[in-house]
Amino acid sequence: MSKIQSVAVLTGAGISAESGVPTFRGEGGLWRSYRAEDLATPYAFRRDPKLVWEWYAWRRSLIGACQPNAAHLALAEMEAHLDEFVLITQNVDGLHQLAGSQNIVELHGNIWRMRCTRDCCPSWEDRCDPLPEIPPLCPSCGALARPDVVWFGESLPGEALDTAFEVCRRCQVMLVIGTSAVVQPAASLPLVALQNDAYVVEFNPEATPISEAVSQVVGGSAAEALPRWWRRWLAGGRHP
Ligand code: BJW
Repeated sequence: MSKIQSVAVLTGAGISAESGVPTFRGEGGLWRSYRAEDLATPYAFRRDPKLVWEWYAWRRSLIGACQPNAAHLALAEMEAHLDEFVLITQNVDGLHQLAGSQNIVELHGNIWRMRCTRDCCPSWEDRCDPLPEIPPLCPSCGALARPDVVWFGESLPGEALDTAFEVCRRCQVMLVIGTSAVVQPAASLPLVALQNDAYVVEFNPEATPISEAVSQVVGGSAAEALPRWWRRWLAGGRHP
């Protein structure tokens, strides 16, 4: 096994594409059919909570039928082999948890959690599909509930963000998988790792704004490319 023990991973929607979860940008992406301004901002939710919840209910139903793919499973296996392994995800689908990953930092929340718009209580897990009522209400105070996800213009959860930057400052290897690397502040994380001399590998079938800067680009789908890369690392004792 390699001497490299400290690995950070940043995942985006592309890692779940082959599980059947739509990405946001590019062909077949959600933002090709829906306007983010109408569905993924606090303003949109205030204007029409029912519309926003109907969209989330549809996505919950779609995601609920999906299973982790070989890329999610490879990351769970990697974690079991390494001393220090942190999986930072922008995804809200919960597929990393289903695959068995443990040390997960969720930057954009989780679609299977809700929270009270009055913040009267901690967020709670809700896996109902279909939802019994739209929009759902807070079980404690009866105010409107909202998905516990991060919309445009909202701050990311402070502790998760601090942890993510810290992990990227000290990792030796960073894997950046299936993200268009355009949404801030997540898109800055690989650059922080590079500034701190980490070896950064991007897995993506398309070029992104960070492709020229990273140490290695691995094309193709994550479900094929990542397990292959990981098997080579295991066999060779060093990162390929
Ligand atoms: C495969 C594959 C396969 C396909 N295998 N790969 C101007 C400049 C800079 C910043 C800003 C700006 N104006 C506003 C901002 C800030 C804004 C931002 O970054 N906007 C940019 C879009 C311009 N950011 C925010 O608002 C964030 N908050 C914040 O910054 O607070 C402070 C602040 C506020 C306001 C102004 C300034 C500062 C919050 C961002 C929240 C993002 N939320 C969403 C929705 C989450 C909830 C939900 O799911 O409903 O998060 S949007 C969406 O994008 C989602 C994703 O997590 C995120 C990133 O997308 P991701 O994962 O990269 O997916 P895609 O689809 O973009 O890419 C998929 C990739 O996979 C592609 O590259 C494919 O090639 C690849 N792929 N198949 C491997 N099989």
